[in-house]
Amino acid sequence: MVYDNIRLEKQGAIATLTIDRPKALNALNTQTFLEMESALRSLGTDTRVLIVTGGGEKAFVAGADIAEMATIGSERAREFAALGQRVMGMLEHLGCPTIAAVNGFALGGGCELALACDLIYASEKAKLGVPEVTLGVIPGFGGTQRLTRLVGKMRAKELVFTGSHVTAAQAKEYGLVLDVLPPEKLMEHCLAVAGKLLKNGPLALAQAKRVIEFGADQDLRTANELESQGFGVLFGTEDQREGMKAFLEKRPAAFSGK
Ligand code: CO8
Repeated sequence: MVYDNIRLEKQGAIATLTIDRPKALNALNTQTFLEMESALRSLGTDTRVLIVTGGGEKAFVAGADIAEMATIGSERAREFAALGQRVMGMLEHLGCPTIAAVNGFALGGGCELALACDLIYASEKAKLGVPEVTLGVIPGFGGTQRLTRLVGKMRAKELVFTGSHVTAAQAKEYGLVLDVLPPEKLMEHCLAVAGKLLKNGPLALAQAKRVIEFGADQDLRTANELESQGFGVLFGTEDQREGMKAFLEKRPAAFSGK
């Protein structure tokens, strides 16, 4: 499929999804979300890591498209929020790890997009924030909840209530990004992390992601039960046999994802 607002590129088992409307600082409008949804659906099991980033020099994603939102009423707004939440949910539950390469402004829906990824790395020039209240609304793509789970209730309230943009370094201090890289090193770093993940069993990564994501919303007993189930599912897979055999034979494992 030909996309106007995004690019989906594959380098072997690593796919990169670039939100690419630099004139609007990659703002997320309905069309962009629909293209993202279609791109995510098109990914097969041959994609083992997805990197999400922004096109152009300035932005990862500067939020939901304010020009589009300014024209809609509350029913369309609910539909738009539902579409955005669906796409964020698809990313969160994708069967492979996702990495946000935050290369510039990640504001509002852009910050929420990063939050829906498993790992977030940022460039030194990135600014992150959830400035929705400055527009008279609140984050609507799951941001209030994912941000709170990541940085804690009080810091999330501070960020949401003030709408302040914070530097990548501050965001790292808050636990909102993992590491901060010079701009020219950001993608290299994300690809290196992706390369490390590719060495590991894809079924194990998928189970680890699933168990961490679902377990985080459960009490410890239920979450540990989820973990045992995931552990059990992996036994008997070719990957488990290969991983353990390779260890005993003192060679790198060649995982098939089966
Ligand atoms: N939507 C639409 N267009 C945008 C957006 C956006 N979010 N951000 C920037 N643009 C456009 C500008 O309008 C401008 O267009 P033009 O050149 O045609 O005038 C172009 O991008 C460049 O932007 P600026 O000239 O403003 O660039 P600056 O370098 O001066 O400023 C900023 C960069 C600080 C990033 C500034 O553009 C800005 O503050 N942008 C808005 C950030 C923001 O408030 N984001 C949150 C949006 S709300 C949201 O995400 C809600 C999510 C939940 C929705 C729930 C569904 C209902």
